[in-house]
Amino acid sequence: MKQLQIKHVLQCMLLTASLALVSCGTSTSSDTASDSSSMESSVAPAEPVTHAEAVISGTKADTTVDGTASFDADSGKVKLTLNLTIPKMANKTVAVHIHEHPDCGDNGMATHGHWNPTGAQHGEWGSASFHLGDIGNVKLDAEGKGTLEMSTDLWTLGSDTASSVLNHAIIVHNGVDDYTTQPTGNAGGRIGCGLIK
Ligand SMILES: [Cu+2]
Ligand SMILES: [Zn+2]
Repeated sequence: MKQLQIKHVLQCMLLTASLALVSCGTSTSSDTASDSSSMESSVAPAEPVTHAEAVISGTKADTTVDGTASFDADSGKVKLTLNLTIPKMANKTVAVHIHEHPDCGDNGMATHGHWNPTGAQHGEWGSASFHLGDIGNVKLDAEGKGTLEMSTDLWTLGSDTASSVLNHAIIVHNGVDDYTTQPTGNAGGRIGCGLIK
């Protein structure tokens, strides 16, 4: 009986000692945590993204494509300002889409299909069914310059992958989107590409 008591006391002492170690360890790690959090707070906290941009360039050696797609978030909407210069396509209309993958490799083919997080049918923007990447057709003037502006609350610049245009790609085609053919709009080859970031 006495031996048991001694054993119990020893166990308590060991337990106390290990608890002391644990609490010591805890205070050490919380010191470290507060150190790192104070370091984080000395750096600017993560701010919401309000601007993204894609610089669009040609995917084919025989077609010069210059362009920018600027996305600006404001009041719950994202506004796109698209500017294109494609001299070879002067006086023609080109289709522009947001494609799924942020990779302009393989002449734009690595972007895969239209960005379509809602699983919709391809179509004209604002119609009964359209991909979130279905920007549409842009008419180019005699110098091959064209612009398009649109604003929508269906896009964000956030971390919500179901609505954020970030980390996708803009593709410019050498044909016109018929807004009907599935799932591409039969818009032709991919002559321009830019990553949205
Ligand atoms: Cu496309
Ligand atoms: Zn589409």
